[in-house]
Amino acid sequence: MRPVSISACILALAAASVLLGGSSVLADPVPPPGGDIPQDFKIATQADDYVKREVMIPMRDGTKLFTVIIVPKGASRAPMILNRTPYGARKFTASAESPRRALVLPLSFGELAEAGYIIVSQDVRGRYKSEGDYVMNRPLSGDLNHTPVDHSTDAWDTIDWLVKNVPESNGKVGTMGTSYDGFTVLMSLINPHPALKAAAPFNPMVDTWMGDDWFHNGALRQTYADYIFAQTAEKSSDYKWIAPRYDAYETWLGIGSAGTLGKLLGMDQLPFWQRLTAHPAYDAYWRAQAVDKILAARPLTVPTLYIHSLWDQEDIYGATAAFAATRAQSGAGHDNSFLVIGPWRHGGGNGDGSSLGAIKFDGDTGRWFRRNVLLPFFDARLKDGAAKADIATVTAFETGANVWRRYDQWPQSCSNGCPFKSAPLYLSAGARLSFDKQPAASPAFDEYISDPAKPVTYRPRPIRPTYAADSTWRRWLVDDQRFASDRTDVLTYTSEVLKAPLRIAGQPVAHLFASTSGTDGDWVVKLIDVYPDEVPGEVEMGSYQLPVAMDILRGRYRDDPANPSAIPAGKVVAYTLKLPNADHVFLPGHRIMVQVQSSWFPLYDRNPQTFVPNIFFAKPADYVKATQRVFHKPDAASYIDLPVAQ
Ligand code: PG9
Repeated sequence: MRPVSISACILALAAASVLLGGSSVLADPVPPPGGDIPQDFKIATQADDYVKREVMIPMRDGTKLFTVIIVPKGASRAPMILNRTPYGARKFTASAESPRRALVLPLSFGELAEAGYIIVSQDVRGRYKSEGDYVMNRPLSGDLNHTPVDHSTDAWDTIDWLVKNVPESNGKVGTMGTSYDGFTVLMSLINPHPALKAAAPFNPMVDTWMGDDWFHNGALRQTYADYIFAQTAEKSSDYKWIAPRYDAYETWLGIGSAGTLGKLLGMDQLPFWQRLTAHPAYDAYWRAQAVDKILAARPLTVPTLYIHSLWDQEDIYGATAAFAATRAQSGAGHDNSFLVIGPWRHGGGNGDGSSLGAIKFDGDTGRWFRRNVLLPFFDARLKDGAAKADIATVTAFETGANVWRRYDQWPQSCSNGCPFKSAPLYLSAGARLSFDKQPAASPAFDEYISDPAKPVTYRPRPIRPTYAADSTWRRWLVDDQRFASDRTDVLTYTSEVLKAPLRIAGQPVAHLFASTSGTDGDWVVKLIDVYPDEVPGEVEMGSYQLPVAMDILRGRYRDDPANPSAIPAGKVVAYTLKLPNADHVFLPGHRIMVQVQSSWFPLYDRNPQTFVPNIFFAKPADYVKATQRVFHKPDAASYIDLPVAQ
């Protein structure tokens, strides 16, 4: 709760001192009835540049959703931006104690409020002060949701109420939000309300099996257990997660499997944890919820600006996948899909985008994007009489060169007539990378032992729990990879020093030819930019190994994500792993590096390396060491396809 403003206090003190004739004696020393805390204290709001309303908005099934509306004082015919969140609408609209609307809201919403927008934030059903049942990523009404309500109907009902009940509005609404709130933005696009005129999903959760949040290509992000606990153990996330050890590496190694965690920490009681662990493969449960597939099945009728972060540590899959799904409808009046690709962490486009960890971008890229793309995009569609916005189909920040570029498509590479083409970069004998396919070499492979008892860390230890107050989780995707490159269970390949810039724009794809002595196994591939040994003006960046694109593939899903199969032990098998999108220049003086390993712990659960029906319930005896071999012989030449400028 915001205290009375200082100027109001000074006035009150002055008045009291006049009444008491300047005496310091209290007028009435007897405690007032009810004590010193009044029944109905009214916060002073005269100085505020906004009016805040808290309302319960009825949905079609009678459930009422708690909604906070921030109206700029004196607004008329103002457009509205709606955010729907499981994280607390009250928190969202009380970011700071201030009379200024720009400050009580998160930065990006504050800027929109400054520009005259009415900002609305709503608790999704069942969370915080909203009525109803909470369901994690509540699926659309249908096979996976036997109620008549979902986020699409709730957005519709909310927008309908807003345009009828907020007299300061012009009847035009945009939806905006990040991550889970980006998922609710996408849901507002399904059978949209006619007043919904624009949408901006930032880093939305789209396909949580393929690459957003819960899994990446079937490997479980087990450290998200604390999030599931916070979201679903209690309506207002008041229960505190039990972190048995300071270092999450030790916690998870001690626990063993996700199934054991369920038992040890009571997660078994949580319906969503039960569903998650019961559906390890990409079965109908996950496929039917994939929002890119849902969007692809109907025309996108609302102009949508998808916002993607190149180093998104949570939802690196969703924005570009959803853009691709709806962009495919372009033509015939369906040019409604726009994409922004920024040099950010998850949600970074909402804030200061000058740097990420050790990496600097020559200016505040977050503010640049909001001023030059986001605001004009919304203004053109939501403000009365606003000019048309000149926004490229794709606005992408090219890291390395640190420049914004306008593209008419994404990815930039394709098989025919594109400005970029696929170029295979081979993992070669002698720990080298080369664009030339190597002749028969000896040895024909490199090998390492993958030991589940000593998994490779995903960042240097100690690793704090993901959402601990002192966690640096948000920047782990730009961690210097030197901590891994010398391990004996990591293969490291490096190119010659580059003499000319090498520009890539699109999705690098790793093609591994590899064998394992086990019957299951994970493959992690990292594409890295190695800085020169000395960097003038930035000594700390000397030889820095900057990840450009990294991901993991669970071997059992190599042929079919829906139907896992054992890996034939000792046989060379082809694996394809699509890495996250990159828009990057490897500069002259830099080197390209690729690292390959078989665990990424404790972020991802360990593969027991023995094929079992459900990895989450693997027994201690299933976890075995395996010998992993990566081949570089002519008929089994491992490589990474890079989308290179022609
Ligand atoms: N990416 C978000 C999330 C984290 C964990 C689980 C589910 C969602 C979010 O920031 O909303």
